[in-house]
Amino acid sequence: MAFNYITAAEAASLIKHGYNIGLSGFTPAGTAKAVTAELAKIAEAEHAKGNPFQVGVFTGASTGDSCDGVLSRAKAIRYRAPYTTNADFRKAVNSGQIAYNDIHLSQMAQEVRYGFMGKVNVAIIEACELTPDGKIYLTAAGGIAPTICRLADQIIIELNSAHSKKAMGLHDVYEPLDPPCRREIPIYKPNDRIGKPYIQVDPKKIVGVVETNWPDEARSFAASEPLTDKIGQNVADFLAADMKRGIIPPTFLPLQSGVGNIANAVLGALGRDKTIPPFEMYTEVIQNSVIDLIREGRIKFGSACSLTVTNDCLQDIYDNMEFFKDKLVLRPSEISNSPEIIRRLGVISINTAIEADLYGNVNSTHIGGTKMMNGIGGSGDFTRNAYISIFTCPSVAKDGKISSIVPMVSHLDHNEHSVNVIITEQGVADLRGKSPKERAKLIIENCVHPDYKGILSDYLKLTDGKSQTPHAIQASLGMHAELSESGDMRNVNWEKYK
Ligand code: 0RQ
Repeated sequence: MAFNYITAAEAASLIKHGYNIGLSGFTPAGTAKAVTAELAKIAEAEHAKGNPFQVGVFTGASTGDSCDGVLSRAKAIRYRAPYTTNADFRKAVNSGQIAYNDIHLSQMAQEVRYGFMGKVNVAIIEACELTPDGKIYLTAAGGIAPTICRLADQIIIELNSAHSKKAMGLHDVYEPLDPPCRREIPIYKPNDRIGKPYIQVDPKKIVGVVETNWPDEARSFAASEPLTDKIGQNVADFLAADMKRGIIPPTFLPLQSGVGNIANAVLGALGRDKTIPPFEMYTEVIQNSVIDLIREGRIKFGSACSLTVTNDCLQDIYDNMEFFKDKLVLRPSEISNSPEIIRRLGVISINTAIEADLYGNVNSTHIGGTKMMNGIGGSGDFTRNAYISIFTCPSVAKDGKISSIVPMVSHLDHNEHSVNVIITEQGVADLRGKSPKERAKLIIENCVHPDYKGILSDYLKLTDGKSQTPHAIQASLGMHAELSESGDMRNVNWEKYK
């Protein structure tokens, strides 16, 4: 079939007020860019005329500025799910302008299929190749593309020449059936391929093809620094010790690691520790550090949902696809983050906390209990199902005015039943097999910053010290209350709670 080649502005004009749009991509990798940038202009023009113009946005995970950024600034988003990291979106959400549904990334595609979020009117899919019979070859991410392509009334393709056609072999596209017909997802090793390298659609649904040359908008991360290096080293030492005492098998187990500087430092330290054998990743996001370790032979295989790497690094992968093709696979997010597979493979998860409490509950999403930071992302998918679930964070934030360990988390994402280990630059609290009271002791001894050890020990003296999970309920958010009053948790005065 001959496709209708149109401009990004013409494509955007197909999207009407009230529509739900579904986007390819996962993080800024592989996300639609050109059409959403034009859509923001349409929204602004309509608003200037006094007309309403807002859409619902369904994505794999975060996007780049050309999507969440421009659409938020144009006040063009009514509803969005799931995870995002954009600062303008964050401002809009925390000022009540956008309805944000922060769900687990593994659940996004199925919740759209189940009809929880309404109809997908238009899918905007970035591709590196499209065939006349409707085979769509994705670029640097899987996300929810297979599901939204199937469900959408209309599909717009952004055929992006900034991505090499060599991306064509990277993907393993597979969509499970829904209950009561769902079977097991037959992945038994990180490198198993179970689907097709493309999404097959009815070519008649493709209403327009927009040719672009727009590189991904991936961030690069700051160079490592002593604090994150120390956290990374603590994680590597912990895992090496667990292997030595036989908890982790000698072949090691697949790793998941989050995004950011700590994740980079963890991978760097694991790469350097030669007592850990070459290992595999079953993760959602592959960063530059994973690619470096694949080159060095320290990582044998990477299964993920996206290549969230710098553009230089992505080009290097495309240029060396002969080397990488049997070492990388990209999957839809419901497969990369599938609880079933994570548990089967025995994935070791490593994610970052905003704050953790004395009993091992973790807040990954909210500042001060009320303001959204980014979202839960895939951290819940992996933590709940991991062989060993680890959370890392610096022991203090904002120059020491905030302790990352608090008596009670101000928002709960990962609870004490799922969190195995907490690691800061101070040390490691191995919570496995421990009761809440034992955990509190370990966390204070090993993870808390010296400025806060006394403060947290004194908090425990306010409790009965005997209950299953001792708390002084009035004081449990006292450090947060102090932060909002004086700007420094160190000023907390427990006397007023006695
Ligand atoms: O503030 O931005 O003003 O400097 O929070 O903290 O230490 O720079 O760490 O960028 O790795 O983000 C949990 C948010 C950590 C992230 C979170 C302030 C701190 C700083 C950021 P500034 P850092 P990171 C894979 C898995 C959930 C999703 C997930 C995240 C800013 O890792 O979104 O895990 N995770 N996904 O100063 C107030 C505290 C604070 C605090 C830190 N206790 N109170 N502010 N900050 N602790 C990815 C995907 O799922 C796709």
